Amino acid sequence: MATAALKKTALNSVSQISSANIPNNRIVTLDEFILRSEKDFDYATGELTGLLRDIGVAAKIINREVNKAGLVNILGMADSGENQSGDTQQKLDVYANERLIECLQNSGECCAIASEENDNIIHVPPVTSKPSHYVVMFDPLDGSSNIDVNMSVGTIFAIYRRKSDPSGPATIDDFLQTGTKQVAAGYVLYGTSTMLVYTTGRGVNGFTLDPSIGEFCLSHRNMRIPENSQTYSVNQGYYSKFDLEMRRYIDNCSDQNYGLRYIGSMVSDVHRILIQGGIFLYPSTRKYPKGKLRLLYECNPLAMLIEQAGGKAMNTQLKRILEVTPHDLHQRCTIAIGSPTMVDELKAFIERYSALPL
Ligand code: AHM
Ligand code: MG
Repeated sequence: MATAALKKTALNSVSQISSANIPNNRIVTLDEFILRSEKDFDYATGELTGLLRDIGVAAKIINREVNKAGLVNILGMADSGENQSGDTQQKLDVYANERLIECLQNSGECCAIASEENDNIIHVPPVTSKPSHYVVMFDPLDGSSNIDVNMSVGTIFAIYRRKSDPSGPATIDDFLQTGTKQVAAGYVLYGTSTMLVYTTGRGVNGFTLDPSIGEFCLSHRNMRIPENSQTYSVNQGYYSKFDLEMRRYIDNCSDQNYGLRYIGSMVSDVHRILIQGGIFLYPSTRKYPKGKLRLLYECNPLAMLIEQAGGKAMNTQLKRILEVTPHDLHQRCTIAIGSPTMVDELKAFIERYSALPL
């Protein structure tokens, strides 16, 4: 057998071992799933397992607050007003940020954190004498403009193994790693039901929160994105501010009678695309010439997840998102992500029309 074919067989057998290890005749909780999958991790020391469990705990706490947001005086602007990027910061953003930081600080598995809501990295003092090897980045509550109107929002997270010496403090370079170096990534969607979807590079699995027992339960095994679809997701209100090639692609979607779905919460839009297929676009606009979304804690984790499910993610310069070199913690980038055939179709439009004079 050729080497490439052998490698493919080996990879397939890894994912088969993982799923064979997970019972399919009874409820499997997130904690059980993480523990049973631990041996598949490259560094099976239990640290990554602990981190994922801590994120699951934070997600449950945030979910509780998001669900009762309409009942308590927690909606609206936080006292702090704006975050470092100049975006309006909502009270629930602050709450979610604090809970995630708290859970990760107490875990002992994470040496530093970066968040959309904090200008700089946050160092986490060691909880035990054991050094911690991971850094975590997150957008605590993505799509916050949806909060006041009772629409779905999400948490996005990415986990990297630190590059710096574990005996010293973490450095910014531990965070400025390309997306290919992510060891785990995922999101929590606070929607009609709450779901946690994650990958450690061995496929994608989804867990739905059962509020009656307070546990995330395995509900979507080995998620695969549809190869193609007829739905696109973009803020078409900015049409006149898009580049020519993007306008031509959108015209084509409309000519082909593709459906347009746009929630305005990337986690929700990408989740729908993961399940039903489609393409999500946030290209450059006049307001955001480099794109609006953040590379490190929005685009990279969702790109890893969608690729693991069989999809593709690139920027509008046609570079694979996971290979974009980061130089700033809060760097923005353009993104096209979703069903592989649709991303390839967009690529062909960009190649064709970006060559034309305006
Ligand atoms: P946020 O992290 O400040 O909430 O911004 C990110 C959100 C994405 O979830 C969503 O896709 C996008 O911003 C919507 O932006 P727009 O209103 O420009 O379409
Ligand atoms: Mg966001």
